[in-house]
Amino acid sequence: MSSTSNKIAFITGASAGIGAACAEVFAREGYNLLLAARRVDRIEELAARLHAAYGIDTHLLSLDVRDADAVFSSVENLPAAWKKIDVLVNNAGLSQGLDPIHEGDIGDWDRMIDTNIKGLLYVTRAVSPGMAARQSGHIINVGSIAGKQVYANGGVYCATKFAVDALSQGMRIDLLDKGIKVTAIHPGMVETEFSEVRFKGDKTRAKSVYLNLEPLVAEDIAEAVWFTASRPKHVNINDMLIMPTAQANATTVVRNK
Ligand code: NDP
Ligand code: 8X3
Repeated sequence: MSSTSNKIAFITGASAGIGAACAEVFAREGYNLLLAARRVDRIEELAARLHAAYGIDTHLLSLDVRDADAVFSSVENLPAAWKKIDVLVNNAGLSQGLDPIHEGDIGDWDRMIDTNIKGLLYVTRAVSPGMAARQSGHIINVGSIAGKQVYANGGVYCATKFAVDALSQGMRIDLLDKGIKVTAIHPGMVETEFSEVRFKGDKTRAKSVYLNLEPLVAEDIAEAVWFTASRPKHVNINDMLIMPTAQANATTVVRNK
């Protein structure tokens, strides 16, 4: 490996938005990167750019986090040099639809629950035993303001992010004597592909979410993730809620006229 730090960060959902921005920041800080996503062409492009810019090494995983077998075999079959994962950023996630509960699409519910809850659990279950054996590691889960407050028509997405909050608290207890830090990062509105994915490619509707206000950008969250990852050994940031200045809570924003 060419990086000087020899530390490894495993970032899920690295092909876009917050995950890609985290990859950039960890690369800047000299980490070698395990990058996972379904869109491999995107992580290939990112890996080449980060190698050229920062001289770090990458190992790419074409991975759907909903596929438990694929998650476990990908981690089990990592080359020896990539097995010692220092930081896991459980970022892969999505929202699908914005519908009242009596009209919700069951396929949407399954995709959100399978990705945001079960996928995060599979990756954590695959990676955490190695960290526990080494008595060292940091798991950073990307939750949401939607994991703190429920909003209309978003009940199922919010439930998945409440689950991320609960799982983060549970992991922190279970992994306390294993030398593993657990952090939950809860962003408010971040302009990424998130809303386009939620509205299934409807770019106009996605854009309207951020109309006349200044949302966060993915880099804002990546810098916060890095802040938590770079604290001294005796310091753990349990929980961080980060909003655009124009957003007070899940449902209250101020827009310029
Ligand atoms: P993007 O849509 O820009 O990125 C989502 C990432 O997740 C992509 O890299 C995508 O990769 C990956 N992903 C989705 N489903 C899967 C899957 N089944 N297997 C593997 N990877 C998957 O959105 P964001 O960057 O905004 O979202 C990142 C995280 O931040 C999510 O957990 C989201 O819930 C959370 N969040 C986002 C907020 C926002 O306002 N944007 C606010 C609060 C939280 P690919 O499609 O290539 O597999
Ligand atoms: C994404 C932010 O407010 O759309 O988690 O749920 S929100």
